[in-house]
Amino acid sequence: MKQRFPENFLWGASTSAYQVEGAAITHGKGLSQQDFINNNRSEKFGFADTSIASDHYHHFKEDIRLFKEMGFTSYRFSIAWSRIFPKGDHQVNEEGLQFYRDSIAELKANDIEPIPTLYHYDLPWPLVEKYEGWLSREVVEDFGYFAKFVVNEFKNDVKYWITINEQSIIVQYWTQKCYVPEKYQNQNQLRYQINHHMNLAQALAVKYIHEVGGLAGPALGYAPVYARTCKPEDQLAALNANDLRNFYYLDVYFKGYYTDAAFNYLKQHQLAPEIFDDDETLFSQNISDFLAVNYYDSQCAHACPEGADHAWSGYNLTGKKGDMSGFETHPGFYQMCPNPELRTTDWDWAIDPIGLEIVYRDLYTRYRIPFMITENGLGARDELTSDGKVHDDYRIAYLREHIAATQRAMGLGVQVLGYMPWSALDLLSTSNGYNKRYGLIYVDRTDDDPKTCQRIKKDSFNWYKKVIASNGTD
Ligand code: BGP
Repeated sequence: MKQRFPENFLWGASTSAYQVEGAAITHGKGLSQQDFINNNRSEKFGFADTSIASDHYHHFKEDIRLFKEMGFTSYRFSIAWSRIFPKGDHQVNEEGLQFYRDSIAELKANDIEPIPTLYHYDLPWPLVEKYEGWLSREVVEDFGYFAKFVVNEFKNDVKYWITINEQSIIVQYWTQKCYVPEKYQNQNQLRYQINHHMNLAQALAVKYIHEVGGLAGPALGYAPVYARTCKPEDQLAALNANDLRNFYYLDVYFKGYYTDAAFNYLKQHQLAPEIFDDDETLFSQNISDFLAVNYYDSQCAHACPEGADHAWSGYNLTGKKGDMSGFETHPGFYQMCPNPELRTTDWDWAIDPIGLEIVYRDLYTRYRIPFMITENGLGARDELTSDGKVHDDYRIAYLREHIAATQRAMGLGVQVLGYMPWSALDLLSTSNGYNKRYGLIYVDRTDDDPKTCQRIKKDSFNWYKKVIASNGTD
């Protein structure tokens, strides 16, 4: 029998500012790194215009009404730094600030817990021009100023703060998630240097959140890594991959230091970041309270001989199965590979609800912290059919299985605060524009034509409404 979730369980869904808001350089907002990257993407990345996106900036009241109709008790979104500080300095854009005041007030009026993310890939562009953005340690102080300002502004309305979104994904896909000048693109040590600056920035955010009595958690894109075979060398490769892809980030957030094996491997290969003496003190004094888990899939690895070249995660940008452009390789440590045991989405993302159960169990044992799911979902080419509906039964099946995995883990004592799948409404996919949709609410637009961005409830909207109404038993 299905167990009920606790009465105060946070049911909702997620979005991020640049993927949903639009109004990218209007209403006082400054250009962000994501506006720049997306609007200057090469052919291979396809459409990614942030200027309208899902026009949430103008539809936020309607969107929140629909969230309420689904029964949301929480909503995870991000606050665009460049909407509040268009230049990344201390000059406030009052109109942008007012947008978030209004959004948060609207959520509160509807009894929906606002769960903001302070950084979701969108650094103010002037900071790239000033000192090359995250490549410079100077960014830490600027981010700290922004974080402190926002946390103080909303301290009475926000309990759970998400600090930085998906540092591990930024390391893997650094040119897509972060602006990297061409001259640096083959200097792979800088991936880990950027990440180190983000760790410092995230620790500062935790400090300011704690000062006002809030709870802080980073959002990590977490995919557990399995060994391809039972061979001991493949098991060791999976251990290495988990250390470098997952624990290297988590240990800093929850223990205050870098995972030894992963850090030493990076050092041996001239990839380790430069660290100042007091950096780990800042980490250990500002430990996060919960982990926001972004879970889509699991991964697989096998042993890799010394002598191979380093390689980073590939992309599938076409949505045709098998079109992955490559697999991460760290010689003498591991090489990633597809898992023949699992179904995949059209973009080659493995579908693995049991993997989520493994994540909960593993991480709870290691850190004993509460979790909230802040991303989980299925990217698909949804179609508006002639009956004016979107029949996304594949998404319902995916979400249902992951909710069931959450219930099983909770039954064994794991503490999960909430479930906020990706995404509340259709938004700009980082890899495939509006060809790849995740929403519970359809946004009527195509890559080429923003139309009116009319909102249409998908079948998953009606299904999720019942799940929430029955507190997970339906
Ligand atoms: C996560 C990001 C989100 C979102 C999601 C789906 O890594 O935090 O911003 O984009 O992945 O990715 P995609 O849009 O590439 O399918």
